[in-house]
Amino acid sequence: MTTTITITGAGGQIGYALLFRIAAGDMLGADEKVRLRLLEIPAGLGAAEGAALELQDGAFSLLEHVEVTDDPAVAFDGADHALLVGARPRGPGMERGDLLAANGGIFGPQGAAIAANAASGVRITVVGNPANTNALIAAASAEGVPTERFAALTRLDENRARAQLAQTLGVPVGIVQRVPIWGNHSATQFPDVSHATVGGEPAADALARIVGDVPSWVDGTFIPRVAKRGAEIIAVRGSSSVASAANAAIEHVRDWVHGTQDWTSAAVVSRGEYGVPEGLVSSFPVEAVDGEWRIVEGLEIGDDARRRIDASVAELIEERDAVRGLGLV
Ligand code: NAX
Repeated sequence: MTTTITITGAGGQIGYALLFRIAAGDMLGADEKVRLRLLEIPAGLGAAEGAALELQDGAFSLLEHVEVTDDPAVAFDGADHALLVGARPRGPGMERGDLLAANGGIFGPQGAAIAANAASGVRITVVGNPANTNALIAAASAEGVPTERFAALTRLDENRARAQLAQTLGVPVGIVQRVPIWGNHSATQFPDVSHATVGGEPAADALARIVGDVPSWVDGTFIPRVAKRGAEIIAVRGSSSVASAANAAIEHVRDWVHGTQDWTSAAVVSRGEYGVPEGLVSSFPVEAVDGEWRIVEGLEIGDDARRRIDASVAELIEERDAVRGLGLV
């Protein structure tokens, strides 16, 4: 069987970092043949076509076909997975309302094109920012596609959080688990170490031995470092996160399809879990079971965590109200 994957913004930076890894089988597995459909705007078609030529030259045995188009109906035709990467960045002098409206003009029509053309089991991962609210808009425009098939990427934030914790504890990142991201993929996000485990044991004691006062390390060092990591990458590298973002998107889809070993993070449509208003696309600790994201329920939420989750959710509510005001949801 061949899986059809649509990548929007495929001529951009993250697109370029994604395509070759998908073709190599990193996302769906070494046995799964893939068909790629690359969607771009006219200005990006050349870059996407160039990437398609290079995909050909990669001679990937799993890659059956590549199509480049600027027509969403063609791009989403038969899509089993849609990675919505292309988005409108904030330009000079652009207010938040302008940004949301510009992205509404992208994600609304793409949601409708997914509903009209994609495979019945399509799963949609939104990467382009503002990712949570873009996912909300796309889901609202995709009549007939269950909202639980939409998710926005917060895996990069989680990977950053796990990596920071591993570095602080001096342990391999692979044994650090349960560091979920709550809320919005933005500076208000809440990376939560309170449930973290290291090699299956609670991380709290090890952390206290190393940093002493854990709450002040979390507030003063850990959370700001994770939340501002994107800016740090830009400052050091001179350009935004690309390969790490593509890697996170690949891990997100792989886990969604093949299941998780332990919790991870994804922004999914709330049904009221943890007091997050129903219908918002918010990041939660999740597991993937039978091809579905399931929010990990019943976790104890301390006062500080509650305050931080509420602050990020308040931002999501503002974004939702703004796009509601524009008639986008
Ligand atoms: P680039 O500007 O390199 O690429 C974006 C591409 O999207 C361009 O080629 C552009 O022509 C295309 N595009 C624009 N509108 C389109 C439309 N309507 N249909 C199809 N294609 C369209 O940006 P890149 O570095 O690849 O980043 C892409 C998006 O990912 C940005 O919105 C960025 O903010 C977001 N990110 C999200 C992350 C996350 O964790 N959720 C992390 C990384 C990244 O910041």
